[in-house]
Amino acid sequence: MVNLTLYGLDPSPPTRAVKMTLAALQLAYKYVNVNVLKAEQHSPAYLQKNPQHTVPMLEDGPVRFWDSHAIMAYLVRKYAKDDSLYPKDFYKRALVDQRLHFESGVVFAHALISITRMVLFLGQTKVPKERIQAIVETYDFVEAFLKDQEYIAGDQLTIADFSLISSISSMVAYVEIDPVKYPKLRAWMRRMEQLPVYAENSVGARLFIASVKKAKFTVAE
Ligand SMILES: N[C@@H](CCC(=O)N[C@@H](CS)C(=O)NCC(=O)O)C(=O)O
Repeated sequence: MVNLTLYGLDPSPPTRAVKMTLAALQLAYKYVNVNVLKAEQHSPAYLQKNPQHTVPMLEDGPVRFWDSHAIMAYLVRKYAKDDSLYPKDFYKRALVDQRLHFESGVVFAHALISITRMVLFLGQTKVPKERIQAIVETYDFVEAFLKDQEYIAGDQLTIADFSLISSISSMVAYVEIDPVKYPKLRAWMRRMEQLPVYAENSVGARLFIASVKKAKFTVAE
């Protein structure tokens, strides 16, 4: 019997990426809300499970681990009926892995969370222009990746699409996507929005965008 528990919160982009994967695999799970804005991830009980105090975290029966990329890959390997979301073919998987590392290091850590920490967690009223440039650079990269293909890691939907859509649909809170400059990026976003599993992303993305829009900050030149 499947016995999955996901710890997370909907505004969190990596939590949403995992929720899209769980929906795509039609897996039932228990969802435990961890409000990081109220520092619930620093509670002794949570720290005992995850000393890195991040969400999402997955428990699968007796085992537990965190990081959305590791969780999504595990879920597909363990529970999917086929390998399409995380192909077994060495080259195809290398492309998915590259995009997952790109999301983790360049998109989420360097661009999205760094400005979000300033605006939402620290309440800074001025953010350096380079933080905005990091977001624009992400759009440039993804536009280039999508030049000759429909999805982030090739011509089929993979967990790399879930990962990237969760962060990029949140980044629009800071920089709108110019449809003339980024036609491929826009078309891919529309494609993702058509998927039934996108419902797992849309509510949280709206909540995230609303929190950023409510915060008062300006960009320092
Ligand atoms: N690379 C990680 C990032 C996880 C992460 O930083 N999550 C944020 C919420 S979006 C968090 O838990 N922040 C609270 C903290 O670091 O204490 C993943 O993909 O799961």
